[in-house]
Amino acid sequence: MDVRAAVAVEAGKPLEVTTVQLEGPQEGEVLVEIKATGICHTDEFTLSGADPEGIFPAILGHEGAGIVREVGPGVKSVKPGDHVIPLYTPECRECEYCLNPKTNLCQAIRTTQGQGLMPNGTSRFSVNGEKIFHYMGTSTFANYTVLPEIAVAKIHPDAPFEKVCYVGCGVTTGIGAVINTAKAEAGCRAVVFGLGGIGLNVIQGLRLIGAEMIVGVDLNNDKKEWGEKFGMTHFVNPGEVEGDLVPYLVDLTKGGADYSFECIGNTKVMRDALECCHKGWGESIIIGVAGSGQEISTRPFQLVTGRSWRGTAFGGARGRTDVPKIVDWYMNGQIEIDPMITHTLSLDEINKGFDLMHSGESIRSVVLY
Ligand code: NAD
Ligand code: AHE
Ligand code: ZN
Repeated sequence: MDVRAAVAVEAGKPLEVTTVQLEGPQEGEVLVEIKATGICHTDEFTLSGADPEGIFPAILGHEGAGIVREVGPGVKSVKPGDHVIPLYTPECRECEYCLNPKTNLCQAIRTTQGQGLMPNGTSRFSVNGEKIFHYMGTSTFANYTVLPEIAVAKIHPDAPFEKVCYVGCGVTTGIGAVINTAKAEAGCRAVVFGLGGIGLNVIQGLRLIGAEMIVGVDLNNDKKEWGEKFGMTHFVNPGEVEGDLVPYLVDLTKGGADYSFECIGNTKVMRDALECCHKGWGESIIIGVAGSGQEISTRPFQLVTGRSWRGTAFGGARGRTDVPKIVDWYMNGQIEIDPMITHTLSLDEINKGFDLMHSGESIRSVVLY
Protein backbone atom coordinates (compact mmCIF):
# COMPACT_ATOMS: atom_id res chain seq x y z
CA MET A 1 0.00 0.00 0.00
CA ASP A 2 1.04 3.64 -0.42
CA VAL A 3 1.77 5.48 2.82
CA ARG A 4 2.93 8.99 3.66
CA ALA A 5 6.28 9.11 5.41
CA ALA A 6 9.13 11.42 6.39
CA VAL A 7 12.24 9.69 5.07
CA ALA A 8 15.72 10.26 6.52
CA VAL A 9 17.64 10.08 3.26
CA GLU A 10 21.08 10.91 4.59
CA ALA A 11 22.72 11.91 7.89
CA GLY A 12 22.46 15.62 8.61
CA LYS A 13 19.85 16.33 5.92
CA PRO A 14 16.22 17.36 6.60
CA LEU A 15 13.63 14.59 6.36
CA GLU A 16 11.86 14.26 2.99
CA VAL A 17 8.09 13.90 3.19
CA THR A 18 6.96 11.62 0.41
CA THR A 19 4.84 8.60 -0.55
CA VAL A 20 6.45 5.21 0.04
CA GLN A 21 5.28 1.63 -0.31
CA LEU A 22 4.56 -0.63 2.67
CA GLU A 23 3.99 -4.39 2.50
CA GLY A 24 1.33 -5.93 4.75
CA PRO A 25 1.91 -7.83 7.99
CA GLN A 26 3.45 -11.31 7.90
CA GLU A 27 3.27 -14.09 10.52
CA GLY A 28 3.21 -12.62 14.04
CA GLU A 29 3.02 -9.03 12.77
CA VAL A 30 0.47 -6.23 12.79
CA LEU A 31 -0.29 -3.27 10.54
CA VAL A 32 -0.84 -0.12 12.60
CA GLU A 33 -2.27 3.18 11.39
CA ILE A 34 -0.17 5.75 13.26
CA LYS A 35 -2.33 8.65 14.42
CA ALA A 36 0.32 10.72 16.18
CA THR A 37 4.04 10.64 16.95
CA GLY A 38 6.32 12.65 19.18
CA ILE A 39 9.78 13.78 18.09
CA CYS A 40 12.41 12.67 20.64
CA HIS A 41 16.00 13.82 20.86
CA THR A 42 17.03 10.28 19.93
CA ASP A 43 15.47 10.76 16.46
CA GLU A 44 17.67 13.85 16.12
CA PHE A 45 20.69 11.87 17.43
CA THR A 46 20.26 9.27 14.69
CA LEU A 47 19.47 11.81 11.98
CA SER A 48 22.61 13.77 12.91
CA GLY A 49 24.81 10.76 12.06
CA ALA A 50 26.04 10.28 15.67
CA ASP A 51 24.27 6.92 16.15
CA PRO A 52 26.58 3.94 15.51
CA GLU A 53 23.47 2.00 14.45
CA GLY A 54 22.18 4.75 12.14
CA ILE A 55 21.45 3.58 8.60
CA PHE A 56 19.93 5.45 5.70
CA PRO A 57 17.52 5.78 4.00
CA ALA A 58 15.27 5.05 6.95
CA ILE A 59 11.93 6.02 8.40
CA LEU A 60 12.66 7.31 11.90
CA GLY A 61 10.21 7.88 14.79
CA HIS A 62 9.65 5.77 17.90
CA GLU A 63 7.10 7.68 20.01
CA GLY A 64 3.78 6.84 18.34
CA ALA A 65 0.20 5.83 19.00
CA GLY A 66 -2.35 4.39 16.59
CA ILE A 67 -4.89 1.75 15.65
CA VAL A 68 -4.34 -1.86 14.58
CA ARG A 69 -5.75 -2.20 11.06
CA GLU A 70 -4.72 -5.72 10.07
CA VAL A 71 -3.04 -8.69 11.75
CA GLY A 72 -0.88 -11.41 10.21
CA PRO A 73 -1.26 -15.15 10.82
CA GLY A 74 -0.81 -16.31 14.39
CA VAL A 75 -1.41 -12.95 16.07
CA LYS A 76 -3.40 -13.48 19.26
CA SER A 77 -2.91 -10.55 21.64
CA VAL A 78 -4.35 -7.73 19.49
CA LYS A 79 -7.04 -7.39 16.81
CA PRO A 80 -8.07 -4.81 14.21
CA GLY A 81 -9.51 -1.74 15.94
CA ASP A 82 -7.35 -2.00 19.07
CA HIS A 83 -5.57 1.21 20.09
CA VAL A 84 -1.85 0.63 20.60
CA ILE A 85 1.51 2.19 21.33
CA PRO A 86 4.49 0.80 19.36
CA LEU A 87 7.36 -0.44 21.55
CA TYR A 88 11.00 0.03 20.65
CA THR A 89 11.70 -2.21 23.64
CA PRO A 90 9.42 -5.17 22.95
CA GLU A 91 8.26 -7.70 25.52
CA CYS A 92 8.15 -11.29 24.23
CA ARG A 93 7.70 -12.75 27.74
CA GLU A 94 9.75 -15.79 26.70
CA CYS A 95 13.41 -14.83 26.17
CA GLU A 96 16.11 -15.12 28.82
CA TYR A 97 15.88 -11.37 29.40
CA CYS A 98 12.09 -11.24 29.77
CA LEU A 99 12.31 -14.10 32.25
CA ASN A 100 14.88 -12.24 34.36
CA PRO A 101 13.23 -9.68 36.67
CA LYS A 102 16.44 -7.61 36.67
CA THR A 103 15.94 -6.23 33.15
CA ASN A 104 13.37 -4.95 30.65
CA LEU A 105 15.69 -5.43 27.67
CA CYS A 106 13.83 -8.14 25.70
CA GLN A 107 16.29 -9.43 23.11
CA ALA A 108 13.88 -11.48 20.99
CA ILE A 109 14.26 -9.20 17.93
CA ARG A 110 17.11 -6.84 18.97
CA THR A 111 19.56 -7.93 16.24
CA THR A 112 17.30 -7.33 13.25
CA GLN A 113 15.86 -4.22 14.90
CA GLY A 114 19.35 -2.70 15.05
CA GLN A 115 19.81 -3.54 11.37
CA GLY A 116 16.64 -1.64 10.41
CA LEU A 117 14.84 -4.85 9.47
CA MET A 118 11.81 -6.87 10.51
CA PRO A 119 12.52 -10.12 12.43
CA ASN A 120 12.64 -12.18 9.21
CA GLY A 121 15.51 -10.00 7.97
CA THR A 122 13.61 -7.98 5.36
CA SER A 123 12.23 -4.44 5.19
CA ARG A 124 8.56 -3.73 4.46
CA PHE A 125 9.21 -0.15 3.33
CA SER A 126 10.41 0.76 -0.16
CA VAL A 127 10.20 3.53 -2.68
CA ASN A 128 10.10 2.65 -6.37
CA GLY A 129 11.49 -0.80 -5.50
CA GLU A 130 14.42 0.59 -3.46
CA LYS A 131 14.59 -0.59 0.18
CA ILE A 132 14.01 1.88 3.02
CA PHE A 133 15.09 0.77 6.51
CA HIS A 134 12.88 0.56 9.59
CA TYR A 135 14.07 2.38 12.74
CA MET A 136 14.03 1.08 16.32
CA GLY A 137 11.47 -1.45 15.12
CA THR A 138 8.81 1.27 15.10
CA SER A 139 9.17 3.84 12.23
CA THR A 140 6.39 6.08 13.47
CA PHE A 141 7.21 8.90 11.02
CA ALA A 142 4.85 7.12 8.58
CA ASN A 143 1.07 7.08 8.76
CA TYR A 144 1.10 3.26 8.58
CA THR A 145 3.78 0.93 9.89
CA VAL A 146 4.26 -2.81 10.41
CA LEU A 147 5.32 -4.10 13.83
CA PRO A 148 5.91 -7.48 15.46
CA GLU A 149 3.02 -8.37 17.79
CA ILE A 150 5.46 -8.37 20.74
CA ALA A 151 6.23 -4.70 20.01
CA VAL A 152 2.75 -3.24 20.56
CA ALA A 153 1.05 -2.35 23.84
CA LYS A 154 -2.76 -2.29 23.82
CA ILE A 155 -4.00 0.87 25.55
CA HIS A 156 -7.24 2.45 26.80
CA PRO A 157 -9.48 3.08 23.76
CA ASP A 158 -10.39 6.62 24.89
CA ALA A 159 -6.80 7.78 25.37
CA PRO A 160 -6.03 10.74 23.03
CA PHE A 161 -3.39 9.68 20.51
CA GLU A 162 -1.83 13.14 20.27
CA LYS A 163 -1.04 13.03 24.00
CA VAL A 164 -0.33 9.40 24.87
CA CYS A 165 2.06 8.91 21.96
CA TYR A 166 4.54 10.53 24.38
CA VAL A 167 4.19 7.46 26.63
CA GLY A 168 5.88 5.58 23.76
CA CYS A 169 9.20 7.06 24.93
CA GLY A 170 9.60 10.28 26.96
CA VAL A 171 7.02 9.85 29.70
CA THR A 172 7.83 6.20 30.35
CA THR A 173 11.58 6.76 30.20
CA GLY A 174 11.54 9.64 32.68
CA ILE A 175 9.04 8.29 35.19
CA GLY A 176 10.34 4.73 34.81
CA ALA A 177 13.93 5.79 35.49
CA VAL A 178 12.79 6.99 38.91
CA ILE A 179 10.42 4.15 39.78
CA ASN A 180 11.88 1.09 38.05
CA THR A 181 15.59 1.84 37.72
CA ALA A 182 16.52 4.04 40.70
CA LYS A 183 13.62 2.73 42.80
CA ALA A 184 13.91 6.12 44.49
CA GLU A 185 12.17 6.45 47.83
CA ALA A 186 10.09 9.20 49.46
CA GLY A 187 12.22 11.84 51.15
CA CYS A 188 15.20 11.43 48.81
CA ARG A 189 17.25 14.29 47.36
CA ALA A 190 17.78 14.18 43.61
CA VAL A 191 19.55 16.14 40.89
CA VAL A 192 18.25 16.08 37.30
CA PHE A 193 20.59 17.25 34.53
CA GLY A 194 18.77 18.47 31.37
CA LEU A 195 15.18 19.65 31.64
CA GLY A 196 13.88 18.63 28.23
CA GLY A 197 11.27 16.09 27.23
CA ILE A 198 12.92 13.39 29.37
CA GLY A 199 14.23 15.41 32.33
CA LEU A 200 10.83 16.96 33.07
CA ASN A 201 9.34 13.48 33.25
CA VAL A 202 12.09 12.44 35.67
CA ILE A 203 11.04 15.45 37.75
CA GLN A 204 7.38 14.45 37.65
CA GLY A 205 8.39 10.89 38.62
CA LEU A 206 10.34 12.26 41.60
CA ARG A 207 7.33 14.34 42.66
CA LEU A 208 5.15 11.22 42.36
CA ILE A 209 7.33 9.21 44.78
CA GLY A 210 7.61 12.11 47.25
CA ALA A 211 11.22 13.26 46.83
CA GLU A 212 12.17 15.95 49.37
CA MET A 213 14.54 17.92 47.13
CA ILE A 214 14.47 17.98 43.31
CA VAL A 215 17.30 20.04 41.84
CA GLY A 216 17.08 20.75 38.09
CA VAL A 217 20.23 21.68 36.14
CA ASP A 218 20.00 23.28 32.70
CA LEU A 219 21.93 25.87 30.70
CA ASN A 220 18.65 27.39 29.50
CA ASN A 221 17.07 29.67 32.16
CA ASP A 222 13.63 29.24 30.52
CA LYS A 223 13.67 25.70 31.91
CA LYS A 224 13.38 27.01 35.51
CA GLU A 225 9.67 27.71 35.09
CA TRP A 226 9.19 24.40 33.27
CA GLY A 227 10.86 22.40 36.03
CA GLU A 228 8.86 24.15 38.74
CA LYS A 229 5.58 23.22 36.99
CA PHE A 230 6.35 19.53 37.60
CA GLY A 231 7.81 19.68 41.11
CA MET A 232 11.42 20.93 40.85
CA THR A 233 12.40 22.62 44.12
CA HIS A 234 15.74 24.24 43.08
CA PHE A 235 17.15 25.35 39.71
CA VAL A 236 20.83 25.62 38.84
CA ASN A 237 22.26 27.09 35.63
CA PRO A 238 25.86 25.77 35.46
CA GLY A 239 26.82 28.82 33.41
CA GLU A 240 25.91 31.05 36.36
CA VAL A 241 27.61 29.07 39.14
CA GLU A 242 30.82 30.61 40.48
CA GLY A 243 33.46 27.91 40.77
CA ASP A 244 32.95 24.22 40.10
CA LEU A 245 29.46 22.78 39.65
CA VAL A 246 30.02 19.51 41.57
CA PRO A 247 30.93 21.01 44.99
CA TYR A 248 28.09 23.51 44.52
CA LEU A 249 25.57 20.68 44.04
CA VAL A 250 27.06 18.59 46.88
CA ASP A 251 26.65 21.59 49.17
CA LEU A 252 23.10 22.32 47.97
CA THR A 253 22.03 18.72 48.57
CA LYS A 254 23.68 18.68 52.01
CA GLY A 255 26.33 16.11 51.22
CA GLY A 256 25.37 14.91 47.75
CA ALA A 257 22.40 13.56 45.84
CA ASP A 258 20.81 10.24 46.75
CA TYR A 259 20.01 9.95 43.05
CA SER A 260 21.08 11.88 39.97
CA PHE A 261 19.81 11.53 36.40
CA GLU A 262 21.65 12.57 33.23
CA CYS A 263 19.07 13.46 30.60
CA ILE A 264 21.25 15.15 27.96
CA GLY A 265 23.69 12.70 26.37
CA ASN A 266 26.80 14.71 27.31
CA THR A 267 29.66 12.59 28.70
CA LYS A 268 31.16 15.51 30.64
CA VAL A 269 27.81 16.08 32.35
CA MET A 270 27.58 12.32 33.05
CA ARG A 271 30.76 12.67 35.11
CA ASP A 272 29.35 15.64 37.05
CA ALA A 273 26.14 13.67 37.62
CA LEU A 274 28.09 10.79 39.16
CA GLU A 275 30.37 13.00 41.23
CA CYS A 276 27.56 15.10 42.75
CA CYS A 277 26.16 11.91 44.31
CA HIS A 278 26.41 11.25 48.03
CA LYS A 279 29.47 9.38 49.27
CA GLY A 280 28.55 5.88 50.42
CA TRP A 281 25.25 5.43 48.59
CA GLY A 282 24.49 7.95 45.81
CA GLU A 283 23.37 6.44 42.51
CA SER A 284 23.65 8.14 39.14
CA ILE A 285 21.40 6.99 36.33
CA ILE A 286 22.47 7.67 32.74
CA ILE A 287 19.50 8.23 30.42
CA GLY A 288 21.12 10.43 27.75
CA VAL A 289 22.46 8.74 24.63
CA ALA A 290 26.00 9.71 23.61
CA GLY A 291 27.44 9.68 20.10
CA SER A 292 29.65 7.16 18.43
CA GLY A 293 33.13 6.93 19.97
CA GLN A 294 32.33 8.92 23.11
CA GLU A 295 33.30 7.51 26.50
CA ILE A 296 32.68 8.30 30.16
CA SER A 297 35.39 8.66 32.77
CA THR A 298 35.85 9.34 36.47
CA ARG A 299 38.32 8.49 39.20
CA PRO A 300 37.65 4.90 40.29
CA PHE A 301 37.78 6.31 43.85
CA GLN A 302 34.31 7.78 43.16
CA LEU A 303 32.97 4.22 42.91
CA VAL A 304 35.25 2.80 45.60
CA THR A 305 33.67 5.28 47.98
CA GLY A 306 30.18 4.02 47.35
CA ARG A 307 28.73 5.92 44.42
CA SER A 308 27.22 3.78 41.64
CA TRP A 309 26.89 4.45 37.95
CA ARG A 310 23.88 2.92 36.27
CA GLY A 311 21.87 3.33 33.09
CA THR A 312 18.36 2.82 31.85
CA ALA A 313 16.60 2.18 28.54
CA PHE A 314 12.89 2.99 28.26
CA GLY A 315 12.88 3.64 32.01
CA GLY A 316 13.24 -0.04 32.80
CA ALA A 317 9.64 -0.52 31.64
CA ARG A 318 8.29 -3.78 30.22
CA GLY A 319 6.26 -2.33 27.41
CA ARG A 320 3.22 -4.59 27.02
CA THR A 321 2.76 -4.74 30.80
CA ASP A 322 3.69 -1.22 31.95
CA VAL A 323 2.72 1.11 29.07
CA PRO A 324 -1.06 0.47 29.41
CA LYS A 325 -0.74 1.24 33.14
CA ILE A 326 1.06 4.53 32.48
CA VAL A 327 -1.66 5.51 29.98
CA ASP A 328 -4.22 4.75 32.72
CA TRP A 329 -2.29 6.96 35.18
CA TYR A 330 -2.67 9.76 32.64
CA MET A 331 -6.37 9.04 32.11
CA ASN A 332 -6.89 9.08 35.92
CA GLY A 333 -5.04 12.39 36.31
CA GLN A 334 -2.14 10.88 38.28
CA ILE A 335 0.46 12.18 35.82
CA GLU A 336 0.57 15.16 33.46
CA ILE A 337 1.32 15.07 29.76
CA ASP A 338 -0.64 17.89 28.07
CA PRO A 339 1.49 20.89 29.16
CA MET A 340 4.70 19.24 27.89
CA ILE A 341 3.31 18.94 24.37
CA THR A 342 4.17 22.44 23.29
CA HIS A 343 3.76 22.09 19.52
CA THR A 344 1.47 20.08 17.24
CA LEU A 345 2.52 19.82 13.60
CA SER A 346 1.42 18.18 10.38
CA LEU A 347 3.71 15.60 8.75
CA ASP A 348 4.67 18.20 6.15
CA GLU A 349 5.94 20.40 8.99
CA ILE A 350 8.02 17.67 10.69
CA ASN A 351 11.38 19.37 10.10
CA LYS A 352 10.08 22.38 12.04
CA GLY A 353 9.83 20.02 15.04
CA PHE A 354 13.59 19.40 14.82
CA ASP A 355 14.24 23.17 14.53
CA LEU A 356 12.13 23.82 17.65
CA MET A 357 14.15 21.18 19.53
CA HIS A 358 17.46 22.74 18.46
CA SER A 359 16.39 26.23 19.51
CA GLY A 360 15.15 24.97 22.91
CA GLU A 361 11.66 26.38 22.23
CA SER A 362 9.78 23.08 22.46
CA ILE A 363 9.50 20.44 25.14
CA ARG A 364 7.75 17.97 22.85
CA SER A 365 6.54 18.48 19.30
CA VAL A 366 3.92 15.99 18.15
CA VAL A 367 3.07 15.22 14.53
CA LEU A 368 -0.63 14.58 14.06
CA TYR A 369 -1.48 12.56 10.94
P1 NAD B 1 15.86 17.63 24.86
O1 NAD B 1 16.63 18.22 23.76
O2 NAD B 1 14.38 17.84 24.94
O3 NAD B 1 16.47 18.15 26.27
C1 NAD B 1 17.83 18.31 26.56
C2 NAD B 1 17.98 19.40 27.64
O4 NAD B 1 19.33 19.44 28.06
C3 NAD B 1 17.65 20.81 27.14
O5 NAD B 1 16.78 21.46 28.06
C4 NAD B 1 19.01 21.51 27.10
O6 NAD B 1 18.91 22.91 27.36
C5 NAD B 1 19.75 20.79 28.20
N1 NAD B 1 21.22 20.83 28.09
C6 NAD B 1 21.97 20.63 26.97
N2 NAD B 1 23.27 20.66 27.27
C7 NAD B 1 23.36 20.89 28.62
C8 NAD B 1 24.44 21.00 29.53
N3 NAD B 1 25.72 20.89 29.13
N4 NAD B 1 24.16 21.23 30.85
C9 NAD B 1 22.86 21.32 31.26
N5 NAD B 1 21.80 21.22 30.43
C10 NAD B 1 22.04 21.01 29.13
O7 NAD B 1 16.15 16.08 24.84
P2 NAD B 1 15.25 14.88 25.40
O8 NAD B 1 14.25 14.47 24.37
O9 NAD B 1 14.81 15.24 26.77
O10 NAD B 1 16.35 13.72 25.47
C11 NAD B 1 17.42 13.80 26.40
C12 NAD B 1 18.42 12.67 26.19
O11 NAD B 1 17.83 11.43 26.55
C13 NAD B 1 18.88 12.49 24.74
O12 NAD B 1 20.24 12.10 24.74
C14 NAD B 1 18.02 11.33 24.25
O13 NAD B 1 18.60 10.69 23.14
C15 NAD B 1 18.00 10.47 25.49
N6 NAD B 1 16.92 9.48 25.62
C16 NAD B 1 17.26 8.29 26.18
C17 NAD B 1 16.27 7.33 26.42
C18 NAD B 1 16.63 6.03 27.07
O14 NAD B 1 15.82 5.11 27.02
N7 NAD B 1 17.79 5.91 27.67
C19 NAD B 1 14.95 7.60 26.05
C20 NAD B 1 14.65 8.85 25.49
C21 NAD B 1 15.65 9.79 25.28
N1 AHE C 1 21.81 2.89 18.87
C1 AHE C 1 22.59 3.58 19.88
C2 AHE C 1 21.96 3.61 21.24
C3 AHE C 1 20.62 4.28 21.27
C4 AHE C 1 19.99 3.96 22.57
O1 AHE C 1 20.68 3.79 23.59
N2 AHE C 1 18.68 3.84 22.57
C5 AHE C 1 17.94 3.61 23.80
C6 AHE C 1 16.59 4.19 23.62
S1 AHE C 1 16.64 5.94 23.32
C7 AHE C 1 15.00 6.29 23.09
O2 AHE C 1 14.85 7.59 22.85
C8 AHE C 1 17.74 2.11 24.05
O3 AHE C 1 16.65 1.60 24.19
N3 AHE C 1 18.82 1.43 24.17
C9 AHE C 1 18.82 -0.01 24.37
C10 AHE C 1 18.95 -0.73 23.06
O4 AHE C 1 18.93 -1.95 23.05
O5 AHE C 1 19.08 -0.04 22.01
C11 AHE C 1 24.01 3.06 19.95
O6 AHE C 1 24.81 3.66 20.68
O7 AHE C 1 24.30 2.08 19.25
ZN1 ZN D 1 12.98 8.54 22.59
